[in-house]
Amino acid sequence: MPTVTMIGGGQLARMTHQAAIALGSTLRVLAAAPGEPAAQVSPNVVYGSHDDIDALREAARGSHALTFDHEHVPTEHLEVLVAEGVNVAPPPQALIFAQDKLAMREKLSSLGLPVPAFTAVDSVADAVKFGDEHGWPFVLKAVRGGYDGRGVWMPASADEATELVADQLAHGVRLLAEAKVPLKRELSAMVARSPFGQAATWPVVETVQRDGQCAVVIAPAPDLSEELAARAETMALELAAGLGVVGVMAVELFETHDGEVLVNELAMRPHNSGHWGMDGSRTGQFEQHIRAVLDYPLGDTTPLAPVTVMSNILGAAEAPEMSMDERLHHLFARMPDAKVHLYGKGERPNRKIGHINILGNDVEFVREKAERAATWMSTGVWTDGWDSHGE
Ligand code: AIR
Repeated sequence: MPTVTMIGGGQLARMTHQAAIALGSTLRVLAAAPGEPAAQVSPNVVYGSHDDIDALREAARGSHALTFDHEHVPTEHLEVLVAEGVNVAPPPQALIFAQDKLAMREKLSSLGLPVPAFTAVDSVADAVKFGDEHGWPFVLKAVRGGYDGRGVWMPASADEATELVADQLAHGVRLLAEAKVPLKRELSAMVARSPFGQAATWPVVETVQRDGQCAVVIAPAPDLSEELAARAETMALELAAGLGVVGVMAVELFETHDGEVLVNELAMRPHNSGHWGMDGSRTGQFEQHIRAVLDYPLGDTTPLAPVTVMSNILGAAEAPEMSMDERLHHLFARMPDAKVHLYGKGERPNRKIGHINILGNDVEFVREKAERAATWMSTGVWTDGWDSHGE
């Protein structure tokens, strides 16, 4: 049975490993340290850095496909691996559009897909001109490297932009500017595509962001018109085929007040907006990713309930005194239906350390329950005042 190599040892690799077990495959991970979430559970770990070609070569040796838990592997290295016969999935010529936000914007607009107004920022003057033309604040982004709100700023004035841009450019960070879209909400359209060319979407979901990162996902997105849902899914399918994606891809979208969807970002790996499907879909994203990179036929993505809500467990500002284990006891005592996924990570403020899925029928009910459960696991506090030790 095949071995898949995943570069990066975070929670996405850990959950991919979990799916690989059921399929009889082995997930080998390239991790930086034994404490990383996937290194804790995989018996097949290569230690090294994702930007060291020799470490990448060693991790790839004998594996059937090489894939990613994050977006930070230099494509130059991947080109070398491809030339040496490694099956890199997604291939570097697709992955570049998930790594380089400027290349992605240019490609999408050349394909006629809806994106916010944007420009490359090579100088303070470029940024100030963009803000004057498209309004303040605008969104300033690092072209590469940022995720979960890192590498994104919103300068509200020419002075602020001048300071930010001068500082970032001096540190060698390439920048782009995007118009701030007045949005109704954020959505995500996830798709998987195999080298054979088979592709499958999941229902479009709503992603609720807090402090620049995903906090809650509602599947399917409530009150999304069939027409807009179909448009978003079609866009994801066309992009996956057009870019030659192999594996899963998340198309992060903005829904505007006038019923349009604009592409925000692409991620060519399992994504937080797909975690609901581990319990809420016949085939979750981690299994689907393995199937896709190994060119197996893809799985059925039918939802298993009218509504699934995923709520992230984030590290609290101060880790609670009660241990994680005890919090879990209390959660299970109160909510036998909560599906908990813990990543084995240290509890740093706002860090994604786990998530909870709740399935049900009513969006408000299910969402409140999922958020209450996740907040309990983060902070050791029940938002409805429940006392776990009460009579
Ligand atoms: N990740 C990668 N891009 C976005 C996310 N959320 C996942 C990957 C990565 C891990 O987050 O699994 O390895 C890093 O998490 P942290 O909390 O250590 O920064």
